[in-house]
Amino acid sequence: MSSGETWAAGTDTTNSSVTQTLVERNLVTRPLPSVRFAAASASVIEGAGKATITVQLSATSAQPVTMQYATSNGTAVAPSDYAATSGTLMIDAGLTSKTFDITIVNDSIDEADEALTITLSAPTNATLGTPASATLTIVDDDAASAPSWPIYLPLVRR
Ligand SMILES: [Ca+2]
Ligand SMILES: [Ca+2]
Repeated sequence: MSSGETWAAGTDTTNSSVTQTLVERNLVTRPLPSVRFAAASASVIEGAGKATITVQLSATSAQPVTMQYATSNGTAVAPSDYAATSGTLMIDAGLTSKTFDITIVNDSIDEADEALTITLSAPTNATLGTPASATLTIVDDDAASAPSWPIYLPLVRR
């Protein structure tokens, strides 16, 4: 007894109609997948050039899924810390994730780590999942220009 014969018993007797039945069941019973960020928070080194953000779909869809994405200022401010980014993202039918990039601005100023918010909205062929917004922290990579501990700095840097 194969597994295929087991579940098909009493419904269909040929492979083609079994396949058709599966497709029909999926269209009728499967709820819309939801879109969300892979993580509610992420970080990127200031000198990395860009941050790659991953959007996930909770399940594959038979139709392409689209959504809007946009950045907004937090303690990190565009355009001095990052490039304001927005647009439409499409996840092709059958796939469950897609990425987009946010350009990060490098400088040589020693400063605190700064964060911005990324938001998903207006999905089509999907619902909005959680998290629909995420925090991206830009981690400063510059040393203090006038260290108050000149003797120990070389040790710290090693
Ligand atoms: Ca830097
Ligand atoms: Ca910096």
